[in-house]
Amino acid sequence: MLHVIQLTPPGRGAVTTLRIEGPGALAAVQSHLQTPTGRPLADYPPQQLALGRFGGPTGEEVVVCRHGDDSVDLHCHGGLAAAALIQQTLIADGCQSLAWTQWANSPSADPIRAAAIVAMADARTERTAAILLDQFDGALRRAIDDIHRTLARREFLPARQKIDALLSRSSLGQHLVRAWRVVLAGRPNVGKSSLMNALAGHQRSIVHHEPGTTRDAVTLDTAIDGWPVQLCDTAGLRQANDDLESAGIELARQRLAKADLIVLVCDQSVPWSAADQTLLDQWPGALVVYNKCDLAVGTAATCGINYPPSGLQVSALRGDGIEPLLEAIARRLVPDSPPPGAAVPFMPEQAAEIRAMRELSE
Ligand SMILES: Nc1nc2c(ncn2[C@@H]2O[C@H](COP(=O)(O)OP(=O)(O)O)[C@@H](O)[C@H]2O)c(=O)[nH]1
Ligand SMILES: [Mg+2]
Repeated sequence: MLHVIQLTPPGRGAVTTLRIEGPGALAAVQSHLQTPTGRPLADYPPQQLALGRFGGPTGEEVVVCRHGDDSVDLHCHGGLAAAALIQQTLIADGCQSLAWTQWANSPSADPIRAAAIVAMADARTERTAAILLDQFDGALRRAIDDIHRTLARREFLPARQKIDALLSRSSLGQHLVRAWRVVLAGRPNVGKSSLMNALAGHQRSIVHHEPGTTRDAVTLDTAIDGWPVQLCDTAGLRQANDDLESAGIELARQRLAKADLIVLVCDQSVPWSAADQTLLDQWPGALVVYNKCDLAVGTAATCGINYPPSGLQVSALRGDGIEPLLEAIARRLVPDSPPPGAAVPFMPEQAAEIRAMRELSE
């Protein structure tokens, strides 16, 4: 079957690339192509670029490259119209349109390689794209094959070690495309919204000196140390005075339940209180941050039995401590960043397959 596949995102770049693949691909393109010298495409050596017009002398300007007789790339203008016109012409000739994700998942492709290329299109940072590129280049496939061989030799302990090393990276792998959720929580007025703005580098949330201003959860997509992160500001956690505020607090609790990391923001200019302690008891794993370090330190703790935990000192207002906070967030999310070329399972099915191998090794 002859297929036309659009390899570039529709209308996003200056150039659109169409792949025509299957028996008769070269002839299908040739029948619509006019080169300046009239030289047929078949006379060009493979991989050499040819200029031409698609659809006669006044047709769409294209650059064509044949990989072989059954695979031709056609580069045209990046707008939607040129690619649509060329595809419609080829489809009228009997060519079938194929989504690029389906093309990448062709039965002959290694499923890991196919999944990596699809995921790479959704990677939002160079760092995550580089990890996916390593998996496309075979890092995960080689690691899995190696474990199969180790199991076949009945070397169960080394197999388990290799499996556990892979599984320790699966949480990172699930967050190469899907952002980590980092939620800023804390009592009202401690500076959560200000800190969110400072972390994101610009004003976004409503900042107000009245406690209880942030009525809903505001999210912001960013990258921290090359990892995709969705920062989430929340309504201050306390007894609400009105329905709108309590709706905001309910939304905050829902966000908190789904968080990968909670940053517990406290105000270091007021004493550590029973309310702060309650929040910390609720999320013992939270990253504790003392905001307003530009102000004098609050005096003795009012909650009596507990001392305030250690935490990072920041000033959302002045920008002090923001860099170390970003570093601490990145370290909490990804304590061991994988070295270049490391195998990383990046799909839930891959992690499930590896877990199944672990059962075999027991
Ligand atoms: N001095 C000082 N004031 C701050 C700092 N961060 C926030 N504030 C002030 O504290 C008040 C509450 O801040 P906001 O971000 O709305 O707190 P939220 O209720 O926790 O979201 C505002 O008046 C801010 O300007 C800081 O680092 N230093
Ligand atoms: Mg707020």
